[in-house]
Amino acid sequence: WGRHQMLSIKGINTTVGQEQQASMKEKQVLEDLEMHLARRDTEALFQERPETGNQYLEDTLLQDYLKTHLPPKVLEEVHQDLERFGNRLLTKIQPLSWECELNPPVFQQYDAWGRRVDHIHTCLAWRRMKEISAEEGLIAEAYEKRYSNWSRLYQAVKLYLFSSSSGGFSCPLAMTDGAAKVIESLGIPGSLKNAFDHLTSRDPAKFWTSGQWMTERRGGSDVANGTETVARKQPDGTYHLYGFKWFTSAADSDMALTLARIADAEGQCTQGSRGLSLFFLRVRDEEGKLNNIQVQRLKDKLGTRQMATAELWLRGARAELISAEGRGVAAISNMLNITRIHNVIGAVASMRRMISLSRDYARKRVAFGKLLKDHPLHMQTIARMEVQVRGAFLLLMEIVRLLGLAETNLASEQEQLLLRLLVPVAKLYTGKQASAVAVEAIESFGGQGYMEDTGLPVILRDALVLSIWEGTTNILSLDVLRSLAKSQGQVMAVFLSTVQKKLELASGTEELSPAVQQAQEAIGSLRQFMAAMGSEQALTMELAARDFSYSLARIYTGRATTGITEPGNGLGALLMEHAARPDASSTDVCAALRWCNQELCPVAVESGRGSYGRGAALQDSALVFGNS
Ligand code: UCC
Repeated sequence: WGRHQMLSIKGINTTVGQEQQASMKEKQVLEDLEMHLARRDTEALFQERPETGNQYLEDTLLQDYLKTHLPPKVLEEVHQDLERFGNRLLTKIQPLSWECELNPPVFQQYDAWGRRVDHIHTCLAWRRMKEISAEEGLIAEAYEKRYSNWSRLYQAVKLYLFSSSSGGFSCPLAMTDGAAKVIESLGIPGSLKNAFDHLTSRDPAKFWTSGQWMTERRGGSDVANGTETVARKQPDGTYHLYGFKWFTSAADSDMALTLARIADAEGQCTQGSRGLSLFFLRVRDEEGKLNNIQVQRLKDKLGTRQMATAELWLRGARAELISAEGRGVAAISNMLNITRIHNVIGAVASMRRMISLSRDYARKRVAFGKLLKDHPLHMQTIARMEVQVRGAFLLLMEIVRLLGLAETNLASEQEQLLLRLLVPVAKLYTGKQASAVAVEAIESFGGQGYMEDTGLPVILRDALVLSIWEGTTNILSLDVLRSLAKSQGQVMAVFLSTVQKKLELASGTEELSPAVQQAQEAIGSLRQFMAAMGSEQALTMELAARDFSYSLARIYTGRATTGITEPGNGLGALLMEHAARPDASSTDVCAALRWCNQELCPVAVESGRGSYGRGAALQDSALVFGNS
């Protein structure tokens, strides 16, 4: 470990230094090839490990994006902080992350003398992550708004850098951010002021994290029908909650937001979505005693093992009603939209980490007489992943840029609609991309990718949850339809006109013309599909929802810029716009062209094949159940 750290620290000062270091290593690897076998036998280390340097300095796309979009003064300050943070991540935080993986939380139900304690023991490194999160302002930054609308983007960039080194702490941060957002959107009522101050504090001793307890035994997706928890009103106006929460992430959090059904005087509750209300509760009191909560057990998960996810019995937990009665889902959707954005951050960060490691390995690993980087087929594989992560990164930046505008009252109505549409689109699309990239990247290390002690399987396991929690791909596809229905189609009108208008701008760049043409065709197909859907039944649209959402993701990521509030002022930054910048590189152009080479509008293709009709639905069932 010491050797790895030394090399890493040496390489962080300048990118030029890193290049020199890389070419020296390359030379060494080639010399090693010449080495006599007997001598090689005595070597303890036979393969250099892949590693990353200062993630911020290594990420040219991120740096280019910030240079293009941030006002110069903001850029100057942010750049300094991110470079410093990149060094801190490399030298101090990454080692903690591995400790979190090696020391997952342990649940102790009883003490030695039989007393029930329900204690979740977390490791020192995990608790240190909480302190670091406060020190770095990973939540505070978005709420202090010292860079106005750019604060949200800046916070997202820090979270993006932190994510892969956080040892799973990104998860409680997502929910903490979501809780702060809910409280802020309620106007920070007096009773929640204290909680808000803790959630957004930069003081490690004061900083709180929050849970989001939504999932019950009857299902995680169908919240409206699956929630059984009952809230009984007390004479002092507070509520006692009774129920069983089946999946509560970061159960060591200080507080939580949760849903319950308020019982009337006869003890009856309204069923369905309209019976749900949103509550705030502290998990423990000042003495550390649980708030009439019992921990049943910790979940045994495929990944995110660093983080305690628990089953909790609420046995009269004291809570405060914070939404209007029956408006729980609408109120918690503010939290959901934030945690979904964090999910996008996690997805892009995971892809970036995998590709960085894969890229570094290609410079070190020799096979068939040459370095992997000199095998064109291997490079093609990594390049394909790189195109994916570039698109996903720009989509993430677009969303947090829009969120920043919305949170500082600078977003037009159109931009707010666009944001509502793009959050589920990005969550569902990047979640799938991250899983696919993780699987592909693992393979790029050969058998070593399959070895636990390389740390690579952790990244794969943790990536696989990204398409599941915070709404699965299908649930998010239905949320895309929800946003269409709620706005009576306005979101699509904004989407199409924005894309169309800006494609015309991008067509000024000669090299991009094939991509512009492909995107134009895709938009034409999408328009036709939308027109045809107008007269179809709901079943058709439901069957089309996933392909439809993918089409939106691919078209939007490949398109030019939004520029809604400041036309021509460099707003928006997806692949074509990024490639149309005056100082764009040929690589930027290549990424845009390649992105547009994939099927941009799969929903039109599948619609043409009749995949969404009643007949197709019957065939689907027949295929699934066959002769059984
Ligand atoms: O908690 C979990 C794990 C925590 C770990 C988090 C870490 C992640 C960070 C990663 C970092 C690396 S997992 C549990 C997550 N659960 C979900 O995501 C639930 C998934 N299910 C859904 O999303 C459903 O579709 C529901 C719950 C939204 C459906 O509920 P309803 O009540 O049937 O839906 P309605 O009736 O359509 O919506 C009720 C209201 C409507 O407003 P009104 O009444 O004014 O028309 C909707 O427009 O809620 C509004 N609404 C929304 N508004 C619903 N969804 C949204 C939305 N996304 N944005 C705005």
